[in-house]
Amino acid sequence: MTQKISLTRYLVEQQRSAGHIPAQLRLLIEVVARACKGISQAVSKGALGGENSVMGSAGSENVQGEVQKKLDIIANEVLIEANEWGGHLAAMASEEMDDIYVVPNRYPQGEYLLLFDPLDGSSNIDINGGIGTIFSVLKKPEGSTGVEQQDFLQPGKQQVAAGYCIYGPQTTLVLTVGDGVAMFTLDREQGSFVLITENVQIPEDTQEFAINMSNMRHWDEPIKRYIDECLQGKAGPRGKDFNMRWVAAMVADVHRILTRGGVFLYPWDKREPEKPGKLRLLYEANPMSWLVEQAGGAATNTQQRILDIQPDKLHQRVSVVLGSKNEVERITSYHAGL
Ligand code: AFP
Repeated sequence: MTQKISLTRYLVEQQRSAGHIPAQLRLLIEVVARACKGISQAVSKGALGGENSVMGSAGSENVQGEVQKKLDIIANEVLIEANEWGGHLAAMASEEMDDIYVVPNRYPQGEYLLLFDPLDGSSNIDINGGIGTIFSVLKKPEGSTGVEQQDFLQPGKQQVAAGYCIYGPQTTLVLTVGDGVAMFTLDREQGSFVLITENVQIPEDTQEFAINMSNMRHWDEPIKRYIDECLQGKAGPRGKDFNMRWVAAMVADVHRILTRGGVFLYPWDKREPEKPGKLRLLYEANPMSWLVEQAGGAATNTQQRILDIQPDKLHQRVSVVLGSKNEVERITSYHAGL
């Protein structure tokens, strides 16, 4: 029987062989994984809690102006409480919090910054659809005493770790520290994440696209052209038929792309022209883009590589096209008028 390799053993062996994972970063990743186990438990209870059910709205709005679900807040609190005392972090930033959360003085401060969307795909909670936690890790800039919001405004290529945990039929943690992408499924009997695959590779070509088609009338011309050509199928300029998926949870759409290829698009559209897109750069697009690139895919905002974007606001949004390399390059070329 092949030996099960736990997340802990994987990280220790990565540190031993590649020196990629300093002890404090290893601790950070294991603490985040443990928090995701707790979130998975909370998610799996659904409406079982009766009047304490985790389903439904919390009756509040987040900085994005979106109605918060109870689980959004629960997941946020689980991540804060799991990480604040360990001494590995200086501060945290979350989709659910207006400003950064600086580690309280009663705890030692570390050199890492943790960013997260604690529960991505909240609109799927009440329908038992795919949801997940997305996280990104940066290092606090050298020489900065204390920590402030400005320290988080680093391009995605500065990340030292990134990943997500998807709460689906399996609870699976997907991680990169810059040496490829590995996947770990939660073995509930052992209570630990077990390595299921590493060196994930996204096929360079695909016949599957993911976009919210209801926004078609609002898209820019290059996106309309790309999707229209896909829809023309074999008889059209692409010479092949395409399939479409849209889970409305980036974590689930990206997991499918890492698993079997595809291209995901959430482009700028005319509904709110002042916004570059719907998805947030720092804790959604950056971690997902690094994972996709580490698996041989590509990720752009249709003009430039997402990981090169210099952020100027903590919750800034971005247009996202990511996945199978040749499709992303085609879509980007259409935006260049080619
Ligand atoms: P929620 O967390 O508010 O459900 O948003 C999820 C998300 O940010 C991303 O995960 C999805 O890909 C995208 O929004 C879905 O957006 P639409 O509901 O407009 O399709």
